[in-house]
Amino acid sequence: MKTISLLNGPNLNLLGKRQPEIYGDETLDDVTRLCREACAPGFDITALQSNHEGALVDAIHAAREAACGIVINPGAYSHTSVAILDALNTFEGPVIEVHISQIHKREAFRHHSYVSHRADAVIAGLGIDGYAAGVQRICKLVGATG
Ligand code: DHK
Repeated sequence: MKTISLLNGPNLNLLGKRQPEIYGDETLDDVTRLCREACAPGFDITALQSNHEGALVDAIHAAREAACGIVINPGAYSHTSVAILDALNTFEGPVIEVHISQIHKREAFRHHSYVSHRADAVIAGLGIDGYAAGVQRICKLVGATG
């Protein structure tokens, strides 16, 4: 079984309750379920959400040994965290960056993402369907290379 690491950053534990007009009604459990359903045969998901930058860095380090790809919504750390970028740069498999909202239609400070300097694809504005697209892309990329 190949493992895809699903990582969510700060405030995403409040999905479904937090600004639903921007982030929708679905919960983080719905995201994890959707990602499991999106996996090709032979793939599975390990999911972690943290409000702490260092915990996300640790999870990326763990993924170096344990995961074939990473789907990450770094939340606000997208726009601030060189540490998460540096951690992702130590990971050899595909990295897909997901934003539930269309960050380029929002405040200017959301338009730049450090993580995008490493991400192999960036998905923004598809709601939680963006996570499923990220999982499918990793299955395709990793499946193709064995
Ligand atoms: C989620 C957040 O928490 C914000 O800080 C980002 C992102 C956008 C999202 O759209 O999923 O700016």
